[in-house]
Amino acid sequence: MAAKIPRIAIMGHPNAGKSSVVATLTENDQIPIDKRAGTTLKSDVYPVVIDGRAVIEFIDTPGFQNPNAILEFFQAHPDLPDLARAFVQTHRHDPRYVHDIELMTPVAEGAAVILVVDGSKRIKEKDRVEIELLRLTGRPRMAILNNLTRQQRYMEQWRNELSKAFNSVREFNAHRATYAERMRLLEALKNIDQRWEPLVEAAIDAFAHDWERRTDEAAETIIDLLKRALGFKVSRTVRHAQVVFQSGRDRIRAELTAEFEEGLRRLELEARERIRANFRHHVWNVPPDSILSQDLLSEEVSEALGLSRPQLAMAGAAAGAASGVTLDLALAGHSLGTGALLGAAAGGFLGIMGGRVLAKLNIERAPNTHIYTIGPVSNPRFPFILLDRILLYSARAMNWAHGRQAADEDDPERVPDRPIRHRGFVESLSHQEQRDLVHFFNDIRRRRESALEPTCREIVRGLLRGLAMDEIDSRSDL
Ligand SMILES: Nc1nc2c(ncn2[C@@H]2O[C@H](COP(=O)(O)OP(=O)(O)OP(=O)(O)O)[C@@H](O)[C@H]2O)c(=O)[nH]1
Ligand SMILES: [Mg+2]
Repeated sequence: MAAKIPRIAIMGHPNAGKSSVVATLTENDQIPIDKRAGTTLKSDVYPVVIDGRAVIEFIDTPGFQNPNAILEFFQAHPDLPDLARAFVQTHRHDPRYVHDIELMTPVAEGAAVILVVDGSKRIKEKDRVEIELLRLTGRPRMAILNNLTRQQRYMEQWRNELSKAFNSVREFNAHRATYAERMRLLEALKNIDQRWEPLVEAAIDAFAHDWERRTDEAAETIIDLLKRALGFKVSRTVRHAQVVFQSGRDRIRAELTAEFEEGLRRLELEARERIRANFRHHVWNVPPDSILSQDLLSEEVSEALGLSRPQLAMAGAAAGAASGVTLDLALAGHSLGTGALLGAAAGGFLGIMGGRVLAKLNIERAPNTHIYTIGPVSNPRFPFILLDRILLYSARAMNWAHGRQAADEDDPERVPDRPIRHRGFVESLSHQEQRDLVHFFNDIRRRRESALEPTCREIVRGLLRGLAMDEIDSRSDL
């Protein structure tokens, strides 16, 4: 026999957001969710599988249609020890009860219950019937208030009503819940029945362990991205005859520049795909107005993310002094005039970011051929911008609720996110951490193994852990 694991039926009105709750709790964005009531017609089991083993199961059920009939049966048989089971056994073959049997079967088979209510609506008689019949099942039970709109005025009434019949009543928003909130919900679930405690505890441990593993994997992806992007170069060997004239040289430089920039963009995209898969997203997309949708090498991105000039200058100077080398780093307040920038570009530089060139063009001349090389990135701002952007993407991937898939984001009544702050993450690191990163970046650019790689991996891990333990991070909506 398979080991016993917690089974929880998610119940409630049609359209209360039951499937959305299941999707968010199981990180499954393939569960059918729709704004029309009656989307779920069968009770389906959704296990959470970790390391090939189901650790907890949630059952998505159809909404109550006829709760009065169930309650009447329960009230007519007060002496029966297991009302849910008796109801299902009695009416199993009665076509009038097909729907009720479908939704009560998981409870009859012993599942605990999470009742989902839309806390933004007034409490009706039908709600009271559902609350009472679930109380009478005697199953471990919890109620969650899933606020579908901004409306808050009924929440207190709901709390009072629900706490009469449920061992725990919690707010849980299926569209906004982060990992931390999911874990808090599971913690509360643990306490609704003593018999459940060890089972739910084991599931929580498995979740936490898996999340830690995924966070480490994301950190690895990020370090890998930095190494690949900062070591990236493109080269082309051309015959001397092709570059006799300025026009030929310009053409080659333009093609190579495009190839170099494309390569950087592609590396970022590959890292994103790995992070997206790591956090199990299939249908989630970055909105077009997000800073995540802008071109990586654009001025907007460069301005919104990375270190400020003084921070960069300080971190760079300190790193330079410590390693005893003179580095090509931005000086505070230093910026080139437009004329100088154009001159620099014509003189063999390309791409300007934050007042500095992105990478240098090198031309090696042999008797009949020239080798044109662009890269690696020499711009000191770029690595911090790249790091900030992939952290921002990770924040979104980690905190984006899987139940939000079919959401109408333009609905004026939708529960709002917290206000947006236009800042990245690397600015809030300590001076020492920023310095370590500068060292690491310089090592990679010089194609050296970096002794600071483990330190920097820890810095990235720390940032990722912080993101996951926060409320949904407002910066992820940049
Ligand atoms: N704004 C907001 N909308 C939500 C939330 N949860 C669910 N919804 C929306 O409510 C609608 C119904 O969600 P479902 O999860 O399909 O509801 P259900 O209870 O499974 O519905 P049936 O299967 O039809 O009984 C969908 O349009 C969801 O996007 C939430 O937390 N906030
Ligand atoms: Mg449903």
